[in-house]
Amino acid sequence: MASVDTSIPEHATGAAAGLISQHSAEPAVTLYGSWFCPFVQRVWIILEEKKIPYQYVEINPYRKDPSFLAINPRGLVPALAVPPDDHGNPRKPLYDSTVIAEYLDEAFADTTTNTTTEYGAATAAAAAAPRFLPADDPYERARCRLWIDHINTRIVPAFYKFLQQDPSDASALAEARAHFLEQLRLLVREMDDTLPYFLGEEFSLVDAMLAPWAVRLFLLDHYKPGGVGVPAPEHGGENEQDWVRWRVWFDAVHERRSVRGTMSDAAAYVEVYKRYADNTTHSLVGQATRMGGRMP
Ligand SMILES: N[C@@H](CCC(=O)N[C@@H](CS)C(=O)NCC(=O)O)C(=O)O
Repeated sequence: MASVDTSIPEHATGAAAGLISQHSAEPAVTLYGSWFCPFVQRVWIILEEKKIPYQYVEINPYRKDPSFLAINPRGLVPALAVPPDDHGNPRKPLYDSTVIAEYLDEAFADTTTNTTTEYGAATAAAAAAPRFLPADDPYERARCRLWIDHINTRIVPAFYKFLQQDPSDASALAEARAHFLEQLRLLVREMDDTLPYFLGEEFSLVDAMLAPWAVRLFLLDHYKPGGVGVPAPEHGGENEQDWVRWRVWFDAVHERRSVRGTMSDAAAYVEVYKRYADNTTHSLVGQATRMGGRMP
């Protein structure tokens, strides 16, 4: 029944609620988001990291309101309204978290922008923003995109497969867990040795793209017998070093201000993700997981 997902609580709680209350006026960029959505959190993290002034508008994407479909015809959050340009062209919509994240990284990286529009202050504030894809190294930029693709097409689907797996089928659950952990480990092996993030000292787009699922791993501990299953220290066997590296990344991301600040209360996620854990969600992600189809 459609009501399963439209009954989701209307608003964020915890740190995320505080942040939203500071971002309710209309500035340069508007983020149409849902407090529970990890794809939204990706974009939200980038906005916070780059200190881009933004307005946050809460949407229930399962309602498919015509006013929201006019912004994103796919009916999915996140969607973004980008600022009018200097030539008087109006606000324009953008969607898909990966596309939006790259757009924000590029559009709010330019220190030469010196606009006198009402959005001038906003642009100036973002002038010194860091780049989250390496701006001057095409190979490294391509490598980041490759591993963002791995996150989108391997890790994220494996997360939902694991979360939606019926735990009464112990061998299917073990298989879903093993597959998820292997996809995670393949990414970890690509991480820089100089710690803590994918590219080393600097937080990158790769980190931002995975962080929302990292901070939702506790849901697997909550709902699936045996939990996530990352081997405990000194129990990683031949992969011990990979899991040591994983824990360093995981701790750094967990502590990151932009990540913590965009989280609601743990109990709220537990309630909402029950729809995934018992495999009754009608979300497009949930359906793709069930049918083995392409993620939205
Ligand atoms: N590929 C999209 C996926 C976004 C997505 O699936 N968002 C979910 C919320 S977490 C949504 O809007 N679901 C609405 C639906 O399934 O009908 C992205 O990266 O932005």
